[in-house]
Amino acid sequence: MKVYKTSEIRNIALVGGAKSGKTTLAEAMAFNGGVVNRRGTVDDKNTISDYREIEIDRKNSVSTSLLYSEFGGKKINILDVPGFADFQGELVAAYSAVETAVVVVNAQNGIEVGTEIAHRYSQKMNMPMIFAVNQLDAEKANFDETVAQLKDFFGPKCTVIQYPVNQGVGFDSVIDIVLNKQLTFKGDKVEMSDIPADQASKAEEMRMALVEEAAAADDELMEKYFEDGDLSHEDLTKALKLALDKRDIFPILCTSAKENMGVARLLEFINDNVPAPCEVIDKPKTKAGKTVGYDVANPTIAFVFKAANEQHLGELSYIKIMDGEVSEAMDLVNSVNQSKERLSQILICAGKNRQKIEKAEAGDIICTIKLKDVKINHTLTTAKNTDDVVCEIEFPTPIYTVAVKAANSSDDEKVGAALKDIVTYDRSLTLENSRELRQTILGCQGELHLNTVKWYFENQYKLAVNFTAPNIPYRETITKSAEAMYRHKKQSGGSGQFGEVHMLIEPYYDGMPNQTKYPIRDTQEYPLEWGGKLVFNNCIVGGSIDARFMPAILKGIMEKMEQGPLTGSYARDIVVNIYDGKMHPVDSNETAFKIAGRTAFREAFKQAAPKIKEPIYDIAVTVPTESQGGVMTDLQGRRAIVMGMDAEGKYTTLRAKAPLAEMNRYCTALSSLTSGRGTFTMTFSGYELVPTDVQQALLKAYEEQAAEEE
Ligand SMILES: Nc1nc2c(ncn2[C@@H]2O[C@H](COP(=O)(O)OP(=O)(O)O)[C@@H](O)[C@H]2O)c(=O)[nH]1
Ligand SMILES: [Mg+2]
Repeated sequence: MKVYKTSEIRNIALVGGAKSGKTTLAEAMAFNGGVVNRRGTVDDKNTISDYREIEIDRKNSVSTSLLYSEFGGKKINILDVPGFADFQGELVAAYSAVETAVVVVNAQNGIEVGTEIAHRYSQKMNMPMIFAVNQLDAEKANFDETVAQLKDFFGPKCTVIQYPVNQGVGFDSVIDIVLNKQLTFKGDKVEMSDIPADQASKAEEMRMALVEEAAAADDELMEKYFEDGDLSHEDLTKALKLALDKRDIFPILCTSAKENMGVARLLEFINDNVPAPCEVIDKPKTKAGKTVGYDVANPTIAFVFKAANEQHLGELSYIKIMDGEVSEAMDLVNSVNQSKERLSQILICAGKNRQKIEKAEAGDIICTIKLKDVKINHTLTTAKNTDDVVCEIEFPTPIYTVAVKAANSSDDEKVGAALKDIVTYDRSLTLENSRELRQTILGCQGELHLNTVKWYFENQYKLAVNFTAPNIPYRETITKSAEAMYRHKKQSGGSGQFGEVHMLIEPYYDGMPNQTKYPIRDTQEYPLEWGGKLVFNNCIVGGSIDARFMPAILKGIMEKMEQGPLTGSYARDIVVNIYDGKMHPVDSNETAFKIAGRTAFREAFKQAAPKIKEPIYDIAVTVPTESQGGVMTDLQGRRAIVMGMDAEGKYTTLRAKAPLAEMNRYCTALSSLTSGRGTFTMTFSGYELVPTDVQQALLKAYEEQAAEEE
C-alpha cells in the first residue's frame, strides 16, 4: 500500500441508531474501495467489521472496528461504532480519532436514540456531521418524514444534498443537488443522467437554497454569490467543505447500504467535503494547551484511543497519529508513564483483516501490537517531546452499578483478574473494591452493557459469577444526648483487666459551640474518612482516668464508629465527652480501656435516639417532554423530591434529590418509561435521615443477617 499523505487522508466515524446499517455501510465502503472483493452481510455473520465472537453471536456491533477504503486517491479511515446507547463510550473514543461523523439514520424509523446520542456528542465535541439516510430500499422507508424529524430535532442546518426519486421496494434513483444530476444505481454501478423534467423545478429550488446556505460560510464566496446569483460547482464544493467543517451545514445523503446504492457517491462526497486532518478547524490539544499540528515534519505525537485483547495477537493498540509520522521499528516514549516503546509492527485494519505497512503519516489511524506499557488515553512521542500528552478521552461515567462475586470462592482471584482485564479495554466500565461495602462494584452504562460483561464471563473466561445490587453505604448517627458507663473487669488467674469509662455523647453539627455540661480539659476534632466528624472531649477531673488511657478509649470508640451499633455502617457526627471513670493500680491497661470505651459508646449510642442516614443524590433526568409526567410519577415513587425543571426544545430536564437506595436499576426503568430516549446523571449530594419505616426495615434486615452469620 502506498503511504498516504496527511492531505490524502479522511477519517470518519459511522455512528447512529442500532441496526440502522452502519456495519453494512462500512462493508460496502470497503468493497467500493476494493479493500474486500465481496460484500459480507450482518445476517450471514461474515462482515469484516462485526468479526468478534460476541458480535457474531449477537449479530450486532459491540466494539468499534477500524476499516478503511481507498477511493479517488484518498484513504478513508472508517470507525464502525456500535449504536446502542450502552456503548456510548465507544463513540466518545471514536470521536477523538476522526474529523467527521457520518450519522446513519434508518429511513424506516427516523430519529432514534442512537441518532440523538450521536448528535449530542457531535455538539459537545464540535464534530462536523453528515447524515446518511439509509435503508431507502425498504418498504417502509420514508425520506421526507426522516428529514422533517432531523430538521425538527437538530435544526435547519440539516440540509438535503440528495433525495430519492423512488424510495421503497424498487428504489434505484436519487437526485443529487450538488452534482445537479440524477444518479441511477444498477448493481454496483452508477449511471448519471440529467435531472428529469418532472423533478427539475424542485431540484433547482433546493439547489439555490443550498448555494445560498453554503455561501454564507465564507465572505468571499458570499460576495461571488451576490454578484452572480449562483456558485460554480468548484465554489459550491469549497463552500460546502467550509460549512461542514464549521458545523454550519449537516448534509443529508441517501443510501441503501445493503444494495450498495449511493455508497460510492457518499465516499466521493466525503473525499470532496470532509476536511483532511490538517484542514480541520478544531484540532485536538495536548494537556499543555498546544494544538497538534497534523504535520509530517513535526516530531511524532501518537494517541492511543482504543485497545483490545485479541485471540492469537495479544494486545492491540489503536493509534491516531496526531503529528509527525510513524515507521516500523521506531522507538517512542509513552509520555504519560515514560515507558520506552518500540513499534514492532504497523498495521492497517480492514476490520478483521490486518496488513503490515512500513510507514504512516500524521492524520492516519493505525494499529500496533505488543507495546509494553501503553493503555487507552496514552500518548507516544519521539523522545524529544515527552511533555506532549494529548488530552484524554472523557468517558461517560457509569449509570448502573452492580456487585460482582465469583459463584465459587475458589474462583475469586480469577474473577478479579478477568474484571481487571475487561475494564482495561472498556473505559466506560469502572471497577472499585469497596472496603466499606465489602463488595467489588462494577459500574456500567446499562443493562445491555452489563450483559456483554456477563457474556465475556460465560463464554470467554468460562467463570460463574453472581451479579447483585450493591449494598447502600448507610451512615448511623444520634439525635439526642445520652450518658452511659461501662466497667470492663476480668480476673483470669494472674494479671486481670480493669477499666471503667463514663461518657456523655451528643449529636454534632457543623458550627456548634464546643461546650458541654462538663468542663472540657482537652478537645480533639476528627474529620472522618467516610464524611462527618467525631469530637472527642476529655472532661476528666481529679485524675479518675489517666490521660495515657485516652487514646485507647478513643480507639475503642473509633472501632464502633467504623462498624456502627445499628447496622454495622459507619457512624458520624458525634461528640463524645469522657467525664468520669475508674482505674485499678495493677489491672488497668490499654486493652481494658479500649473495651470499656467501645462498650460504653455502644450503650450510649443506643439510648441517644440513633438514626440511620442514607446517601442522597442530585438527579438530573432529561426526557422527551411528552414522557415527563410518567417519569415524574416514577421518581416520586422512589421517594425523590423534585426540585425543578427546565425545558429545552423537545426535552425537559427534571432535577430532583433522591435516595440512592431507590435508584438501583433506574437506567432500565427510565429506558422503558421513555422508549430509551431518557438520560440521567447522578451526583452525590449528602446524607439524610431515613424515614422511620425504612429504618425499621433496615434494623430488622441487619438483625436477621447477624443471626444468620452466628
Ligand atoms: N433493507 C435494508 N436493510 C439494511 C440496510 N442496511 C442494513 N440493513 C439491515 O439492517 C440490519 C442491521 O444492519 P447493521 O449493518 O448490523 O446495522 P448497525 O447496527 O447500524 O451496524 C441487518 O439485518 C442489515 O442487513 C439497507 O440499506 N437496506
Ligand atoms: Mg454495527
